Amino acid sequence: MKIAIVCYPTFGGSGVVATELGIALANRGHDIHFVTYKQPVRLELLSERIHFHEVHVPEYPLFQYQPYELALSSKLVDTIKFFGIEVLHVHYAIPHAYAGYMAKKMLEEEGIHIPMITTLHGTDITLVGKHPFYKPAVTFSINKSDVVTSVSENLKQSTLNLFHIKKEINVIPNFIDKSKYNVENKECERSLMANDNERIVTHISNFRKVKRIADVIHIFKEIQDKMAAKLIMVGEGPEKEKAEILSETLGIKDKVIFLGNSNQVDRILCFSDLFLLPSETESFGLAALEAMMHRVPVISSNTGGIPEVNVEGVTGYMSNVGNVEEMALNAIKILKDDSVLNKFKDNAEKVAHKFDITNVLPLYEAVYEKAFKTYYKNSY
Ligand code: GMT
Repeated sequence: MKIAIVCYPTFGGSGVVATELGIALANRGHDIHFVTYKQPVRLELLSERIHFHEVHVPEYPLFQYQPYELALSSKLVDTIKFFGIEVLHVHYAIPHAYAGYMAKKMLEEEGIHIPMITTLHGTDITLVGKHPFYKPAVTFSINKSDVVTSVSENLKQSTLNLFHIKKEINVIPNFIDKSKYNVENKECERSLMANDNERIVTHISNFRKVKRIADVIHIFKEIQDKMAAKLIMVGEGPEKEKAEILSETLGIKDKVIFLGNSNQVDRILCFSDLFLLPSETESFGLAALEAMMHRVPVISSNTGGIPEVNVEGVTGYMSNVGNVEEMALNAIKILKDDSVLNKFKDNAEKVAHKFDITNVLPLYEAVYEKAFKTYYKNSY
């Protein structure tokens, strides 16, 4: 099948999911066309079945805001026509579903009917999308999608609670491709980051407010009071500088390593002992799942879709948002004893297996097939 995928090309979870999905679909023989403003960070173009079409937005001084939606919908029209695309899959409702719908309408004028699948990822609903300035357009574009999917049951319920949705929402969880990482028997380079006697605690995110970065630092402060440990902070974002200052104020600056954005997340997780995700909300928590796949237990908050991923007392522990003391106590419980830590590591890997791409990809393929049969009419 010829599939166009629209996503954000950055380090955010939705872009990562869209990219990994496209790569996996190409490996299954589909032709994948990514349409976005920059080459997605996890995309390697070394496949004849993967194509990347860059959306250019010409700057014009009259515009205070350059019209990306307009450029994207025009690019979609051209790409869909030129390559005979059969299914359009947009990740993240804003503004992708809106631009996708406009492209659909323009194509209809030329007798081309293509189904649009919209995947809701989280902040497009729970943070940004529900803002009154966006809500009518988001509601409209979800209702106008031919198929809507959400990455967790919790996000589905939030969408139904926050918007007047007339469409069915199919839950297709996020996934990981275990075959890409040779986790077994892998030499992890612990010595790059810590001494032999130190536990390695990791946090990976876009360092936005919703991630509660200060909680990460406070939890780690308690941990390192009880045992030798290092904290590795991976990512970039508005809260990073405050976190750097906080770690200095708390006197733990030399134990906290800020790595910035990284394409080597698998190498970092390979030598991590614990992952911290104390977010305010999280529709799924892809970073936690990636950690679990690398045998890293998770200490997290219990909000949003996280309980669908992190299993209480099995793959880690969950606490109410902001309950830093409890999170720290649970972290210490896991880290202080090798046998306990190893049990949690085994469990994390086992549960993560449920989300392996081999189980999730067929769900997307089924959605494409159904949408294609129901809505596709071609007049190229
Ligand atoms: O906040 C982020 O982590 C980025 C954001 C995105 O859309 O790129 O992540 C959302 O989508 C991810 C992939 O589906 C989910 O795993 C994250 O939980 C979700 N983030 C939030 O809901 C805050």
